[in-house]
Amino acid sequence: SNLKTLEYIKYEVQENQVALVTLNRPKALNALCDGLINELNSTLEQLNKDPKVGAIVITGSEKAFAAGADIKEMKDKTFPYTYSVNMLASWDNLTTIKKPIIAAVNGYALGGGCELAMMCDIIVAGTSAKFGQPEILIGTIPGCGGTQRLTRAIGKSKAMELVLTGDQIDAHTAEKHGLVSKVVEPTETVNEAVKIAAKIASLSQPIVAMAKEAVNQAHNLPLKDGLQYEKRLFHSTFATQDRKEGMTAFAEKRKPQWKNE
Ligand code: CO8
Repeated sequence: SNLKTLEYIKYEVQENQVALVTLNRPKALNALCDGLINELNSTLEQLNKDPKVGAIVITGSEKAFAAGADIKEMKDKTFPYTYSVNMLASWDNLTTIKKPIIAAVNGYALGGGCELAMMCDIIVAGTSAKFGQPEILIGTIPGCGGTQRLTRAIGKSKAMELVLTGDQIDAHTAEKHGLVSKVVEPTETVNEAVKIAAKIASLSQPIVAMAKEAVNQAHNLPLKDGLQYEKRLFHSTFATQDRKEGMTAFAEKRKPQWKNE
């Protein structure tokens, strides 16, 4: 197989054009150390450029998607250091990837782990998943979107409860509040995420990228500007061969042949 094993992650590109990336630091419950984030960033950039990849799934282990930033690595850092190196600045590079990314979450997704999952485009959770922002319990606050993405995902009151108490919510609660798109048996989490990813990967890559970009603007822009952005991207689909092929195939009652052009 084409499985590649790095120090903290492993990944493979499947026949169905899905890249499966597994966080693989089991002894620390996939705590996100700098080395892991660096490997993840460079792998995602490489997969983003790979024409054989249409969508990406990120998963962890049965016990933990990721139990947060590496507390032991952080514990002796000082303010001048964190400020001068702009600590965590590269941790959301994942959001610059054009290809859809699905998080397949089993077990703990806490702190930076929850934030990492929220940076992905879709979250599929196993019934064993636990989401939380426990930073307050160790004397800090979320540093990579936990106060912002979580609030937009589940609303202010529930987000406040999680961020201020450090309490965790289970997969069904996360689904009820709109944090995750689906809950499945833990043995099915990766399969389900790969199934969704494979469906996406079978479609036109540039059009999928435009759709992702447009949905993401719903979180960045006021409604009026978001609608304008959407309209412009919609117009842009008419600059592609795939748009023409998709509509022509419909009219001719046949399956479209995507060229990714
Ligand atoms: N950092 C470093 N090591 C960790 C972490 C972590 N976040 N989580 C677990 N580990 C280590 C443990 O120290 C332990 O190591 P060892 O065997 O050497 O003692 C090993 O993993 C196994 O963990 P436990 O023995 O604690 O396992 P339990 O099943 O008893 O408990 C828990 C599991 C409840 C998940 C527990 O490990 C825990 O509470 N972990 C910390 C959770 C946490 O507070 N996370 C937030 C961290 S702060 C943060 O994420 C800031 C966000 C920064 C932005 C990130 C952007 C992506």
